[in-house]
Amino acid sequence: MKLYEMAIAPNPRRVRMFLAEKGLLNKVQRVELDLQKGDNLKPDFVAKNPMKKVPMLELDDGTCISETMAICRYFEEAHPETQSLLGDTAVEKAQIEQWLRWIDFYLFLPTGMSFQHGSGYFNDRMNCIKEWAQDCHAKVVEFFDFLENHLSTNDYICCQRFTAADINAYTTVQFAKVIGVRISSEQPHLQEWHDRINQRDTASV
Ligand SMILES: N[C@@H](CCC(=O)N[C@@H](CS)C(=O)NCC(=O)O)C(=O)O
Repeated sequence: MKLYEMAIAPNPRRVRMFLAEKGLLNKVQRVELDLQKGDNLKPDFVAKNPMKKVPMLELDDGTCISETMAICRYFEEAHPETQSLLGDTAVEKAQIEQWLRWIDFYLFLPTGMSFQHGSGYFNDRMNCIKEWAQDCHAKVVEFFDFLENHLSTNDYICCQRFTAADINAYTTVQFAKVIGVRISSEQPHLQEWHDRINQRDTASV
């Protein structure tokens, strides 16, 4: 099966780390797309993912699965023999889902919006609104503080163990560098958690 990605992009990185944690990274053939050159806009790729985004998983029978967490869900269900990252019990599954959504809506999206609207790279393809970039930047800073507070009493994002919520929070905290948001010296618990996740072999995939 093939995983279409761009190595430096944050969403594909989440999938790679998820697969590496499960020991499944070697099950996929990675296909690198150049998003800057518009490989994702070519008709053969758009036929596989009409949303024109990576990551995208193509199974051997031709079935295509897009969306980072849908791809992760596929591997979680297809390989129950591997370490569970999306929860074992009803409560764990719900808590992880809650955190995944919080991270997406209140950290990943504002980071992406702040970058797209504020960096200047996207001026040629969208209507960039500087004030929106600033508002989103402030929301990211606010969420870092929220995480600092949460991690002052928790070693992991939820369920008292490493889960997909840690993968998504960790990769997104690193992604926030693109808008100049970094863990500050006043966020020691966030830093400690970051370093804990960073030490995992899978953090560098
Ligand atoms: N909701 C999608 C978002 C995917 C996404 O935005 N991918 C970016 C790379 S991180 C992309 O393909 N961007 C290309 C473009 O927007 O042209 C997911 O979770 O997978």
